[in-house]
Amino acid sequence: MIDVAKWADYLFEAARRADAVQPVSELEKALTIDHAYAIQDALLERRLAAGERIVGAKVGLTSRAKQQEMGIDQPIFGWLTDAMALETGSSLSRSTVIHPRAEPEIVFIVRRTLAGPGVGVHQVLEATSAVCCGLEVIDSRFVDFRFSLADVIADNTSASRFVLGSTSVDPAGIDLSLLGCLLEENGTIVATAAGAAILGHPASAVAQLANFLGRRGRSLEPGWIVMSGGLTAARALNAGTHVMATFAHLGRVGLRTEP
Ligand code: OOG
Ligand code: MG
Repeated sequence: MIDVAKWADYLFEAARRADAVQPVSELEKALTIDHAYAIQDALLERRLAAGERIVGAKVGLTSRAKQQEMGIDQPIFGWLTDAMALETGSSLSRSTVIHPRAEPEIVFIVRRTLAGPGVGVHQVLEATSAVCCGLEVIDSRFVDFRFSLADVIADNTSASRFVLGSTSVDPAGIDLSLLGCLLEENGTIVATAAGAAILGHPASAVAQLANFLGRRGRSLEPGWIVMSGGLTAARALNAGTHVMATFAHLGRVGLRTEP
């Protein structure tokens, strides 16, 4: 067995210092996916011990755009805490992060406890109170955003910050697979997508997460948010960048970085 606590400390400190580190897999050749999720859970324990609270979970690498960007072709699961939440309209201070990128996402708000096995799109929609739009700020703790599947899982799937749009909508009346999304950077449209970019339907990502949690004796809990994954490739948040995502039905959500 590998030293899970050691690698959790390694990644916790890298995030705290906002200083990139070498991928765990290059230093720990025996690293498996199971080890990686154990490190991720130990990392969560450190955040909880520091007073943070779980507010939800995320699925990553659910669109072809994201899978091609990172060179990994399967979804990954991670945790979201209150310390990651940014207020709408706030700006991100780049001194607290390493090399942040923003990506537009469809966000589910959980109405009732949900866990696999056997969860599909229908059960997810049934267990969802509302959907809204969001921007996730990812900030890999690894040098140059270079990592293996196990590395990015250990690093809590690069989760760093998130901001949610202020409009939330009952998904019952909407076909989320057709939900259009425009991504703008400093006023120029840089990408477009529809909800179907996420595994054919964004609720499939939430279903995969619920089934994953069920296998581990956990569940999605009422009031949690679930980020279903970037619809487009992420945009680097350099100094003075303004990223804005506009969605059909869900309004818009923006984020600035300090100049
Ligand atoms: C991994 C996290 C991916 C998403 O929405 O696809 C992710 C990364 O790209 O660093 O959050
Ligand atoms: Mg994401």
